[in-house]
Amino acid sequence: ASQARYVSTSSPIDPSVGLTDDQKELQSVARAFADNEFAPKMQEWDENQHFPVDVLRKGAELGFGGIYIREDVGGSGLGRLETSVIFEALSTGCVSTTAYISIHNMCAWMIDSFGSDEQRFKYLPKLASMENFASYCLTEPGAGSDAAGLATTAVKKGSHYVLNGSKAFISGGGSSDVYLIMARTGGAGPKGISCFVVEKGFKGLSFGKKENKLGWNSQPTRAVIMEDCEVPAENLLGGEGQGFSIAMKGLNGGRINIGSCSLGAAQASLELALEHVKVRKQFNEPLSHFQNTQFKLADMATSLLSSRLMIRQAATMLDQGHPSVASFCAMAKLHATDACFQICDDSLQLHGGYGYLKDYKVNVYLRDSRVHRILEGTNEVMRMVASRALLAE
Ligand code: FAD
Ligand code: 2MC
Repeated sequence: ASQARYVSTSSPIDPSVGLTDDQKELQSVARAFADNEFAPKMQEWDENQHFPVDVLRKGAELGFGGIYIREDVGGSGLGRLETSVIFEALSTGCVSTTAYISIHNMCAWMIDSFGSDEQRFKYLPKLASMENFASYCLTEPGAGSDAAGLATTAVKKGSHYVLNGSKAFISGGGSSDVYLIMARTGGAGPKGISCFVVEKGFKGLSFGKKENKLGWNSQPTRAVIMEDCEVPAENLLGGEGQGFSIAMKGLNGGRINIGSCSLGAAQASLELALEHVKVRKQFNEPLSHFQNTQFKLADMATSLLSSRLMIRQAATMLDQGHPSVASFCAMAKLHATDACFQICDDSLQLHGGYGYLKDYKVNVYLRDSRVHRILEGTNEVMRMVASRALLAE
């Protein structure tokens, strides 16, 4: 397996520990793809803000465009644990590109789970092949953490809904072909929200300028603007009023996916640190001979392992439909994205001044994984979700 080039199968940080042979095979395919297609380009894509459409489509040939949607529409029909293993492996090569793939997969899953067969067969085959790309549109300028306070309206007029409002920070915005837009068809609060499948060419849909970001540079982020945007009534996903629930169910899996991307960043950063401390000498000794280095590495490995265990348990709970799944996903995302960011930072510290240079890769993992503590629900919102469940009567 290709990951054996990085860590031996007897290493405690070998990510294949505990997996079945089939899962190890998927992991090995994803890691090889990351090594060959992502890793050599990661820094260039980051520097040039390049969205690697061709490489994404190559990945779709291996099934990465529809990992957990059904096979009748071109998906791979895999479970959430397998999905997590794949996203972790892909992220070792490029976190930002993998994170976009994860959002695309989340959108595909929402159509697969809540769409009619007509909607599924219309949209999913082209999403699975990544001939088309998808974006998830919940956040607004005035509604971030308080997502149920969104103000975009959708008013039914004959055979169409007319949407007005704007969405902020949309990953893939402007480049994607299909937008899942949460908009208000009813009264205030979560029950008044519906979800629409909106195509790029629909009248009244436009995009803001490409945002300049600290990381996640291999995917564009733009505002999505609806001005009397006409959406055929048959593009309502699920029923009126179900949009918030659909959006949140998508995000449960999304939070595991983003946590998995952090695992990949941390795994790669730890591997880079291990290489560096064995080679770099100060005071006539490799850095690895200092107890501070040894203890730091042990702490990094321990929190990588705790993060991986939590993410994989949440993935299993999601597959099993556990009633506390939202909390499992929230706690796993909270722990993994914080701990893995710290691992990237510790790796950077062990690299000394070299860690701060863009020639070295660790800065990219650090910048790309920083935003995982903010998006798909901030880690403060993850604490809200977890604590509400704990205190519920
Ligand atoms: P705010 O909600 O204003 O929060 C600001 C701070 O206040 C945070 O620290 C927050 O935790 C804290 N806070 C807020 N409320 C509370 C509270 N009740 N108690 C304690 N603390 C609180 N959104 C999409 O819909 N689709 C996308 O594709 C997408 N992609 C993104 C890509 C990038 C690069 C970024 C940066 C964001 C993206 N987002 C996307 C938006 C993202 O989900 C939001 O930024 C996030 O949910 C936080 O919302 P906000 O930025 O409005 O922050
Ligand atoms: N899974 C399933 N259902 C959920 C859920 C979840 N994770 N979270 C909330 N719900 C349900 C909840 O059970 C309730 O349903 P019901 O009334 O039937 O019981 C309904 O949704 C409303 O929930 P609350 O009463 O908790 O609503 P409130 O407004 O108080 O809080 C909160 C909701 C804060 C949890 C939600 O707004 C939230 O998750 N905010 C963060 C927003 C977010 O994650 N944005 C990410 C955008 S995407 C992104 O960043 C990308 C990069 C793609």
